[in-house]
Amino acid sequence: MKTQIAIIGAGPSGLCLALLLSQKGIKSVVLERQTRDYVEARVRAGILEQGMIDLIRHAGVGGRMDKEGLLHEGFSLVFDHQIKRIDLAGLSGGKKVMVYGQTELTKDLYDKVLQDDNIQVIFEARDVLPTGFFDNKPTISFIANGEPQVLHCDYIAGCDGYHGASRAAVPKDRLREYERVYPFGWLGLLAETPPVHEELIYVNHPRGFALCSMRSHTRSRYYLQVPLTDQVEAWSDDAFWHELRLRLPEPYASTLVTGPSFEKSIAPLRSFVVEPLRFGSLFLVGDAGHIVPPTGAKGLNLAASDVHYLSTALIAWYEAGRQDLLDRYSETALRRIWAAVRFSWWFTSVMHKFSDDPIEQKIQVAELEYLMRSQAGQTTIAENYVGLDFAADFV
Ligand code: RFL
Ligand code: PHB
Repeated sequence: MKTQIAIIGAGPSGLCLALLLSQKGIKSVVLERQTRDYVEARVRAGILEQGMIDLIRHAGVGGRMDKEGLLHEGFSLVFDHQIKRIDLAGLSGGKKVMVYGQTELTKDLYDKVLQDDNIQVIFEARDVLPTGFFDNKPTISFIANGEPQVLHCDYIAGCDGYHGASRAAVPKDRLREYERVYPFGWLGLLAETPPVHEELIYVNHPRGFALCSMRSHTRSRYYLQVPLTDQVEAWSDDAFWHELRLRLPEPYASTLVTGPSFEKSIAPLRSFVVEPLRFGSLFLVGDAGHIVPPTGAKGLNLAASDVHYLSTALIAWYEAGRQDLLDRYSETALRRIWAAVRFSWWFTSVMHKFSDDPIEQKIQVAELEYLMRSQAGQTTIAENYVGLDFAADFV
């Protein structure tokens, strides 16, 4: 088999990249370990920044998102019995974020990708192994339908998430990994209940962090900070709602509408970056190259900037024979990644309970109070939350 771009992983990064390349007639084969149903069912991100929204529209899949997505102009921070609103739009020159679930976005992407003649998706591809990328002979071996296969290509895009085969194929002495693992997780619950508030609420509480989010006007998504040792099976719906109420301030604690959950899971939190993001003809994109704790809602949105840079660079190569953007991909993408890693780490640090030492919460509250008294402090939060601009000189 032969193609121009071999893409490993059919999550949002891989699917978006394939569509943007196809618009310029560039062909790709996408190798996905799971089935379509499995990928679509994973409940993950909920917040899209403007850069991601633009990319989705540009890829030709923005129709349903523009109809059903909810634009948010602010969110609330709760600490020490105070409720403070961050006016995202007012503080960032009119920028907003959109609530549109990653599950819905992934469905929209599949509907388009599977109709596209320039893109072939191979589901349930096993034992995917990229080789030859340092020798200008990029090749991927894998097993499909029980048969060993070999795919030759010009470039490989590793869009296969944190546990994927792409980064694992790079010798350890050719890369550097930076990692911080947090000593707690997020227990998430999805329920067919109206959200407790029309905007998101991030809560710093002596019992631990909580987040009130949503997927629509009738579907809520809530999170609780829990110890990593907790098992999701040990959390009944009643126990979840009870704990959430304890962490919410009034009027939300008494107006919270509860109901049966239809998804519950615990996600660990980590900050992780690999440098560089390019190894010869292999490029790492999205979660394959970096992970952030979900507090800043940045993971999917960082995948968007990677996809923007890599698609721009590959198109410049095929259309004009330009190497320079491919050469600058790693450095340019990493600059925005580190900025988001910093913000996600900071927001996590100031909102979560790390220890039983009471001085910790006092210092967090003092920092949050200081920032909320200061226009500059609020602006810093707003600018980072709505997402930093993509590099203007990457053209
Ligand atoms: P994905 O989505 O992990 O997709 C990778 C794909 O690669 C496949 N794969 C392989 N295929 C072939 N061979 C192999 N060896 C393979 N190994 C893996 C996988 O099956 C999968 O289909 O990575 P991608 O595309 O880079 O997308 C990244 C996003 O999914 C991720 O950053 C976000 O979900 C993170 N995230 C959030 N991001 C936001 O921007 N806003 C949010 O509000 C937000 N909330 C969240 C989140 C992530 C969460 N969890 C569960 C980690 C909330 C949570 C709870
Ligand atoms: C979500 O709705 O899943 C969500 C929202 C905001 C975050 C993280 C997750 O910071």
